[in-house]
Amino acid sequence: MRLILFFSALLGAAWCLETFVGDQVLRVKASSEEQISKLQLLETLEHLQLDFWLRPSNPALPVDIRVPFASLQAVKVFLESHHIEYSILLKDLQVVIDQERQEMVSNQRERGSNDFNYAAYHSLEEIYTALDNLAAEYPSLVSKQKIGESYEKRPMYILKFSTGGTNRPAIWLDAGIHAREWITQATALWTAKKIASEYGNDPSVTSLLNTMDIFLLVATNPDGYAFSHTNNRMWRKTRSKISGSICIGVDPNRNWDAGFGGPGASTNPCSDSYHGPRANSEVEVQSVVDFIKSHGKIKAFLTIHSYSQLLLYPFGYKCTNPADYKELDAVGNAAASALTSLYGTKYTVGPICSTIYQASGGSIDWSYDYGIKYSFAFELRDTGRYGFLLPASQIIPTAEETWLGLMKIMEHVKDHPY
Ligand code: 0X9
Ligand code: ZN
Repeated sequence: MRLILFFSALLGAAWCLETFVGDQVLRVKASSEEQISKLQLLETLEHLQLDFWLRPSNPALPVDIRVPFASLQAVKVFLESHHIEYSILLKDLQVVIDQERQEMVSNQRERGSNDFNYAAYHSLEEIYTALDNLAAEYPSLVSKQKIGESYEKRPMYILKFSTGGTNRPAIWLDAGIHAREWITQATALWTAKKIASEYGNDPSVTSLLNTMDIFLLVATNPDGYAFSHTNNRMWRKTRSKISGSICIGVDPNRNWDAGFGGPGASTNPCSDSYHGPRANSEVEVQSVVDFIKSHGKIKAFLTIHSYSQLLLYPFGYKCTNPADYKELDAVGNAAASALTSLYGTKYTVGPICSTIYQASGGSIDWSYDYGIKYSFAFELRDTGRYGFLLPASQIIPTAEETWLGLMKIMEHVKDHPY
């Protein structure tokens, strides 16, 4: 009885002192390899239900962990007992999520004209309507093509930017393979409008599109994106059913046929980095692979993620440098400088493995090994102030600066045919 009273008093105190009962995001700073190992151990404690926004690997990089209310005490005790430094990045995640939702709702109400608001986050349906409108607005340049269907049978649409010719060499650009990285779908959509509206105006876009096509997949993981709007803002994976497990979904960026199942991917279907039952098990991944293979002349594979402000190139599944290391590093640095020149946003450039962590089954490793030399992954803003919940007010600045980086790479690709 006493014990019950004690706990209910404790709970009451928690309710009074703290207004939240939701998740917190902690920023953890490991200062040694030993502390990294401790954090990797923490990652294996499934009952805590932790969501590592940034995973432990390199003591130079922060580790961001979304911690459910029920695990907060345990995690803090763990960190303190190992003398691992941490601070609170988001005190009450739900407040930030509610704010974002509120902005979307009021934005919806205000929208009187049929002008698309690029400065807001949108549902999948709204994005799909915007794709149709772009194709209708620029009929001689932009067309929509369906490359497949998601697990839940949503169409997967790409935009093709082409000024003619038959099967010209082309650039592939995708976003949103991870559902919750909302800044990426928003940036991709702004980019679509930018490409379309700059053709004939910006000499660099014009000359690019006079020799090459661009393919853009705004929502690579449509089921996950829809789910992140309707059910769980923090959803990352696909929505496929895994036989023998109650957990849903595969990390589509661990599902490509490049070192599949190796280090940096999980065999556990309940993990957010679960690699899936086999390479290309996810129809969303298979659809992109099929498209790239059947096209035959894709010269650059650019994929957009968030967050951390990184520009990455292969490899992730192994820690050796690619044969084109020197060129990729130079192009990557030139792209990052161009990006930074606009608003001062700092980027780190390097191979996935040595820059963040070893991760197998990633898309740009597959594309590079397949023969697409210019394979890059962007990790957009920010560095953790908001993480995946980047305020909508940053969509346009982010898209604008990213555009400069993308254009640097695309110009290089155009000028270095192979
Ligand atoms: O772990 C990932 O898949 C990426 N980071 S994220 O926080 N967006 O999940 C890193 C992606 C590196 N790129 C590829 N392996 N393609
Ligand atoms: Zn991602």
